[in-house]
Amino acid sequence: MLALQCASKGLSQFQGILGVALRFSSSLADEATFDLQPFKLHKLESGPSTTATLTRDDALTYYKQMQVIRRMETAAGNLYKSKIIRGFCHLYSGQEACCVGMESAIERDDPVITAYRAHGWTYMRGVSLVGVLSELTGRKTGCAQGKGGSMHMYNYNFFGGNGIVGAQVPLGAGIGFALKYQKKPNIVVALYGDGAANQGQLFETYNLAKLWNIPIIFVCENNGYGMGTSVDRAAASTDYYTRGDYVPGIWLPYKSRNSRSKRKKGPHFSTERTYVV
Ligand SMILES: Cc1ncc(C[n+]2csc(CCOP(=O)(O)OP(=O)(O)O)c2C)c(N)n1
Ligand SMILES: [Mg+2]
Repeated sequence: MLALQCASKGLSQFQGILGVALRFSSSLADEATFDLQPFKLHKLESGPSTTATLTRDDALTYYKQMQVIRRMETAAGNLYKSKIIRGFCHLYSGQEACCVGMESAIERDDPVITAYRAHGWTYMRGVSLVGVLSELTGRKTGCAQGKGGSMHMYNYNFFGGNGIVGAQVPLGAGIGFALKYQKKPNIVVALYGDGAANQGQLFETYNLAKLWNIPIIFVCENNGYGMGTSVDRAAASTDYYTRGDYVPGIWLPYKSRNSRSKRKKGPHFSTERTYVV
């Protein structure tokens, strides 16, 4: 799938996991260059570069962030099974790369809004592990003072955490409209699942977003299932990146760093293939 040019002992263990071809040299490399699988495009003449270079420092940062989120989610799962977390608890295990990759591509002033699988995003948007886990256990030290729980965590430029499937997408367009109205240079990222993607309110939002040229990226995190129903049984088309019709789209097997170039060009689509554990 990929040709990775890097150099380090021990990397061979990742070969099977990543499905990449590795080339070794004797010393540690400061960066690695990847040949990426081509992106699928909808109404776009060109997509992101299919070559990406990753520095050693960035790679270690991303790896650490993903590990922290996975461990946080494992702890949350155990607390839930022990009945210390009550109510809802939707884990992000398996989807860590989505929030880590996207956060690295946007800026802190770019607002993000997501669905109920929000713990990883809350952490990436600056809430501490204590802030997330305290919120889950209903404590005042939680980021919503223990009143929100799993689905309702917030921080600066992070608008949750929303429990109504799909409802965050029109809200996201509203945030994007405010950015445009205030002449801010930022872009909003509105995330939703493959299950939410079939809702009518999303198509109404695409219409207004395109009509008013709202600076928004609609991101469908396609993990293959909505409450156990596979995408093939729920969607007439699983090419989610094309389903905005007149809204340009892109299918990403991995995250792309070029979202910045799209800032001034109105709404865009992105579909991420992922899997929740
Ligand atoms: C409006 C609404 N309808 C139904 C539900 C019940 N519900 C909770 S999760 C879910 C499935 C969502 O699937 P998807 O969007 O793929 O998200 P995932 O859980 O895979 O991240 C449903 C139908 C809800 N919360 N809100
Ligand atoms: Mg899903």
